[in-house]
Amino acid sequence: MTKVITYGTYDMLHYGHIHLLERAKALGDFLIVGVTSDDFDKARGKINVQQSLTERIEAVKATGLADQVIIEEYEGQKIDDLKRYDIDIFTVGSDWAGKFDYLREYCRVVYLDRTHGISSTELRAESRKVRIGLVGGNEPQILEKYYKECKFVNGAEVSGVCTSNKQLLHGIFNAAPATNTLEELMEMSDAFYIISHPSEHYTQVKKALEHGKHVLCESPIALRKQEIRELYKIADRQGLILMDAIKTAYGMAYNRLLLLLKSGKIGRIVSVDSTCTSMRNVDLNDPESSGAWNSICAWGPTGMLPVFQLLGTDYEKVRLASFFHDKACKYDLFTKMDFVYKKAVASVKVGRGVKSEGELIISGTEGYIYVPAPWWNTDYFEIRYEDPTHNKRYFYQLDGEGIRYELVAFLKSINTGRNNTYVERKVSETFGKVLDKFYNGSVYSLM
Ligand code: C2G
Repeated sequence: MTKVITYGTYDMLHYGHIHLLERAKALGDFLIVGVTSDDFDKARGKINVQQSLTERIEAVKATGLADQVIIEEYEGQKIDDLKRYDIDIFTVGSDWAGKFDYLREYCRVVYLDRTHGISSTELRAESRKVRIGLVGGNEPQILEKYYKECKFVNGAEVSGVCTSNKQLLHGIFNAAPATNTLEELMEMSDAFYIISHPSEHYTQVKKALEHGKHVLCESPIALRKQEIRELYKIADRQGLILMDAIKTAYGMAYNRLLLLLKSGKIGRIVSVDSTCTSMRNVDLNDPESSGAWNSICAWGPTGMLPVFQLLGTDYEKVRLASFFHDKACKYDLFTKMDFVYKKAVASVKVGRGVKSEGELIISGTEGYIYVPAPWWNTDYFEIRYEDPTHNKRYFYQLDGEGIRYELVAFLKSINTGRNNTYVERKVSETFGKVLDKFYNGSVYSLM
C-alpha cells in the first residue's frame, strides 16, 4: 500500500485545494491530510486565516478525499509524521517547489502544479475592505506602527490620517490622504483607530460612534467611568464595535501566561506586581503643553491589565500615590497604585518621567511567574519554583508587538458583529474607576 501525505491550512476551501487533494490521492492508496493548527499558522506568519481549525478540518473531510486527517502543530513535525505513519510520498503544491527537498531523506517528494487564478488570499480580499481612519495627537510613533501593521492585515485599508502634528503627516503617511479633522475623515472611513490625547478620546469616540463608525481607541477610551459606560451604550445601541486598544492583551506569550495561571500552575495567586515606564517623547520641562500623555493614561491600562484579568475588578481598596510635575497635579511623572483584594494584593507602578525596571511578577503559593522587561512587549516568561530544577521557560512568537493580532480581532469583530476584544468591558470600565479617583484628587502627592 502506498501512503501519501500532504499539508495545508485549507482556509475557505476552494477548487485549487480540491484539485490538489485529488491528485495527491491519485499518487497512492491512502491519503493523510495534515491541517495546520491556528497557533502553527500564527507562528509561520499566517495571521489572516478566517476559519477555525475545526471548520477547516470539516471542509477537508467533506471532500471525501482524505483517508485520515491529522493536525500540524509544530515546526519540524513533518519529519516526525513521515516516520510515524510510514509515508511513501510527501506532496504539496508547486508554490513550495524546492522548500521540502530535505524530506527526500525519508520518502519521495512530489510538487504538484498549483492551480492558477484562485487562492484563499484572493477570496479573503474579495470580502469588502474595512476602511480605517487613523486619528492621532502629538505622539507619532504608535500611529505610525498602526499604519504599518494595517498592511499585514487582510481586509484592512487605511483610508486617511488626521493628526495635530502636521510635520508628521509629510514624513510617514505620504501614501494615505491627510485631513485636518475627524469630520473630514468620517466620509471615507468605516472604522477608526484613535490615539489622540486621552482628554480628547471621549468626544472623538462619541462622535465616531454617533456617525455609525466602529472604534478601536487606545486605552483609556475616556477619563471617567461614567463616560466609558456611556460610550459602550452608544456602541451597543448603534450595533457597533468599540474596543480598547492595548496591544499587550493580544500578545501570545501574555495570553498563554494568563491561561497557565488560571490552570493553577503557581498555586493560589497572592500578589501581582507590574511596572511600566518610559521616557521617550516627554519634554520634562513642559510635559503638559507638549501633548505628552501623563503616566496614568500612558501606562495605567497596560499596568492594570494583568491585575484585573487575574484578580478580577472587585478590589476592596486602591491607594494612589503620584509624583507630579507641578502644583496643578495634572501631569504625574510617576504613579503607584496599590490594590487590596479580599484574598490578594497588587501594585502597579507607571512612569513617564521616572525610570524603573519594567517587569511583571506574579506570586503564588507554589511558585511565581517572572516576565522580564519590557514585560508588555514580551515573547518570553518563566515559571520559577523553590526547587529551580522545576523552573520552566516559555517562548512564543510576537509579530508586530501584538498590534497585528489586535487589528485582526477588530476586523473579525466588525465582520462577524460579535466583539472579539481581549480587554473585557468590565476591565475597561474599571480603568475609568481608577482614573476617577486620580482626577478627583484622591491621590497622595509625593511633591
Ligand atoms: N494549492 C494549490 N493551488 C492553489 C492554492 C493552493 O495547489 N490555487 C495547494 C498548496 O500548494 C498546498 C495546498 O493547496 O499544497 C494547501 O494550501 P494552503 O491552504 O494555502 O496551505 P499552505 O500554506 O500552502 O501549507 O505546512 C503547511 C504546508 O506546507 C502548506
